[in-house]
Amino acid sequence: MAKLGIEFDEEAQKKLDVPLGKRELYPSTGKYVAEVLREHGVTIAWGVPGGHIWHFVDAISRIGIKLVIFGHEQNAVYAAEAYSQVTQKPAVAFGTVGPGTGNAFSPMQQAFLSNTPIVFLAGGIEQEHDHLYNTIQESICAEFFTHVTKWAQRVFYPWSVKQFLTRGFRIATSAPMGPVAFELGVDCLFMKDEARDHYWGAFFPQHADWMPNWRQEETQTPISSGADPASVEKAAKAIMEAKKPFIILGDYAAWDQAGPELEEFVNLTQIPFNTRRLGRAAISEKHPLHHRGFPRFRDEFDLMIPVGLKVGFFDGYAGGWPESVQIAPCNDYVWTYVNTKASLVGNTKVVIKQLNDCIKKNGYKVSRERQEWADRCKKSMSEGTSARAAKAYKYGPDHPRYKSRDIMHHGYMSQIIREVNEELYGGAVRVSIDGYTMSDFVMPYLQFTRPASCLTANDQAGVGHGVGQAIGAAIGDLENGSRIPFLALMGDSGMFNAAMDIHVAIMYKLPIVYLVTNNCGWMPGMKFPWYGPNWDILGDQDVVGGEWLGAKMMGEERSYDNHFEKLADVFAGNGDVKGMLVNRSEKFKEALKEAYNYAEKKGPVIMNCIMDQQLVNKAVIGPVYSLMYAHIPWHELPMRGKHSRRSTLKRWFPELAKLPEMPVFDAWEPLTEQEYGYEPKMDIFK
Ligand SMILES: Cc1ncc(C[n+]2csc(CCOP(=O)(O)OP(=O)(O)O)c2C)c(N)n1
Ligand SMILES: [Mg+2]
Repeated sequence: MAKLGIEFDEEAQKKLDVPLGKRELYPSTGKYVAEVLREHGVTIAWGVPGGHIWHFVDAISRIGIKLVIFGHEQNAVYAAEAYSQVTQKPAVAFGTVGPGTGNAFSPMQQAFLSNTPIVFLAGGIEQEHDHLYNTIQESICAEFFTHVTKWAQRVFYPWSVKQFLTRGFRIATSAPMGPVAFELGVDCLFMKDEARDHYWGAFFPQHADWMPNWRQEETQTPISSGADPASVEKAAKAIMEAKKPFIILGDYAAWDQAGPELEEFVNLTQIPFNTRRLGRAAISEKHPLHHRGFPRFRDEFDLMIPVGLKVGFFDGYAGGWPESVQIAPCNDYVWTYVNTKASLVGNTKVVIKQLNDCIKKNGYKVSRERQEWADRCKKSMSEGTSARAAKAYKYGPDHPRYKSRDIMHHGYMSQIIREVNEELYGGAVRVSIDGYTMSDFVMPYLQFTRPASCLTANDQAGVGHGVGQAIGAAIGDLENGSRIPFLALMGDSGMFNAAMDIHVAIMYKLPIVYLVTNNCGWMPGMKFPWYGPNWDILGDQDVVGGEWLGAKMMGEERSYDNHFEKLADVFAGNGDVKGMLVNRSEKFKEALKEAYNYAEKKGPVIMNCIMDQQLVNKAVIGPVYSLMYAHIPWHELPMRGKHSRRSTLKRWFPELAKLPEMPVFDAWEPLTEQEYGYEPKMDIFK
């Protein structure tokens, strides 16, 4: 056991000549914070220290909880998010008042949207200077965090710390889960504990609603709940009677660790299932009933069963769904725009067990029609897998474009990642998805076997989270004894946003491969459908080749000469790290194996992969982007943009409907010169 600070060691205290409290602040807020964290089983705290918070940061370390210190609070909170998702434990993060909490805002927003239980400990100013803006770093994060937390509380009195934080853990871990924040201002240092004797506590010596280990041995276990038994009966009947049902496993299937119960459920009912986001591999995606996405014949579904899924933007708000049985972790996640036969609210593990018990008790059996449906979906899945592989291979080393140029296709790379993950680790590699273009190509190719294998920015749809998430997830896995490498799929923009904290991964020798799909900009492939190859629709001062204050412009992209692999040289002083540059398809497979091998044995790898800049996420030539680019005059649009607008916005703009049908391009296909009619100015992407 680690050496504890003397403030936590009563035996050592007895040996002191002068008792604690005479020459130091004792008890202190920090002591209370540290004790609450230990009581809740916290082993790691993620953050950046600062003047206002050293008192509790030091105490957290002195009680034996590991500090993982970052260079940027954003990365620390992303790490906390992923660590929580991988270990299924609430995570603790910290940042100092003002700039520290400000930097934490975006990942806190993301944790709020991803339902991640983070207890964020912030610094705060002395209240007596509120709104004078003349003290150092004035900011009141309990106010600005209100929108992105389940509870943001300012704390003034040391003796209220334990009851607030205990409630904080309970609130963060009950559905809908989410972050909570405590602003432990420096008032907590000025306000000595004995002041409590002159306060409410003098009348009621027990804290308002806190006592040590208040739920006894279950204090560290989230509180769970089950569904109404009558609804369970109704749902079970509907589920067994449906002819062509389909299940979607969402985040809470993973959060509630419902894998074994869910597997029994699909085996009992023979219902095909899809897995989404954190819910991916809540049941292994190698299960024969797993279906990637929906089958082509999705119109035939007669019952949809979302399990722990936020049915939102990315699900088209349930558009086209048939009747459904909703299984949700809380009432807030029962969606009113879904035609609902029964809604079961409770912890996923508990509710699915209720359903299984009910099905068995009633002696329900799978019908012949159901079995045929399951077989049809299995066939659709295996055909889909082969078709995806065949498509990817078309864009491999033998494709003329990739034979003649030192660039790679995202689709080919996705298939190879799948194969290498399977060959080396049986599909057990966890992946974080940063890098917008790659996110579209790679998702259908990845096959996961462990819950919480697919870490994303969730509905936040941010950039730069992958650096921190990889660190949090890798440490979470190490804590559980696994050194299977983690694959962080980064865009070059995410690297610009967050890469310096890769030094943390190196210090801790983490098995992470940071694979950068480098296309030299913030999804620069957008220029081909929407801006023109030289960013032509921008003002002259911004188009490629334009000059501004003596500098040459390059539209909205950056140089292809950013050598991320050389960050390995920058960081080498921190430990083993390997940099790799890969730009040839035929070399990618061996390179990835080499990277995994190094990561597993030594430490992080930064793989700079040079990608075909012409490729974009398929959504970019769909309705949403057409809307976002509806301001560009028709005659200035490149061909793909014209076709996309014509096919998706013709109801908005009647004149478009008068134009002849135009084909919508396959986002996988590189452009042809005829398409845009004139030459891009930068050679590499011609
Ligand atoms: C912090 C943040 N800033 C801006 C955006 C808007 N945005 C979404 S994707 C994207 C481009 C991402 O570029 P990159 O990571 O390099 O991926 P790729 O070029 O491969 O698409 C941008 C700017 C965002 N989601 N998050
Ligand atoms: Mg990019």
